[in-house]
Amino acid sequence: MPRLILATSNPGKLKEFQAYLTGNAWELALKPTELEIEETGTTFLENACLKAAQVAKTLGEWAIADDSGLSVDALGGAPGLYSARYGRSDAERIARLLQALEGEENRTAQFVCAIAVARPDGSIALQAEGICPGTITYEATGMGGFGYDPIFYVPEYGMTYAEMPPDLKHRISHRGKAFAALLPQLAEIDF
Ligand code: ITT
Repeated sequence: MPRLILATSNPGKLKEFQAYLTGNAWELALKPTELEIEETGTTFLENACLKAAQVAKTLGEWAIADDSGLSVDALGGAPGLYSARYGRSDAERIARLLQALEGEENRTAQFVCAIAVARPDGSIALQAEGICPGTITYEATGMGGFGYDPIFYVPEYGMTYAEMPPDLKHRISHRGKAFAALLPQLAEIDF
């Protein structure tokens, strides 16, 4: 069974990756923690490709990476690509975002996810993107998920990502949509 390295240091993403990828023809393995990739790209897709390619090439194995973030309309798309760098912890990032939106009535936002799969030589084999529109709440609500989940509300389902059963978030989220596009292609890969 070929190995697929999950190129992430985010435990929340890792859990979701495992949910999407178990039961297929890959043995999943986690990238070594000391292998950190600098995110110098100018788009989510560029950063996902950078992470997958560098981890794959360094280890000489197939790798999958995700670059994602929350773009808030009233903040001109921020924190966007800088979502992970917006604070030192999930709590700090959430507090900063709620503060930045204080007094703002336009709460529309979107979560974006780009995923890339790289071959052992670092070339990109597959890529996919997914977007989920929503709004930013006035306070954190819900206990599930990770990251910005407690303040990202999806009107269609009447709850935040953090209030959703994991199965529902996995199906309708930005990452769920990206994986829905990616998984059929991943199943077709010929080693
Ligand atoms: P890796 O690069 O190691 O995968 P990271 O946390 O640095 O991990 P990103 O650069 O892609 O990942 O930053 C994404 C940020 O957006 C980060 O703060 C995440 O916690 C957050 N995020 C991504 N997907 C999310 C989701 O489904 N729910 C809540 N927050 C999410």
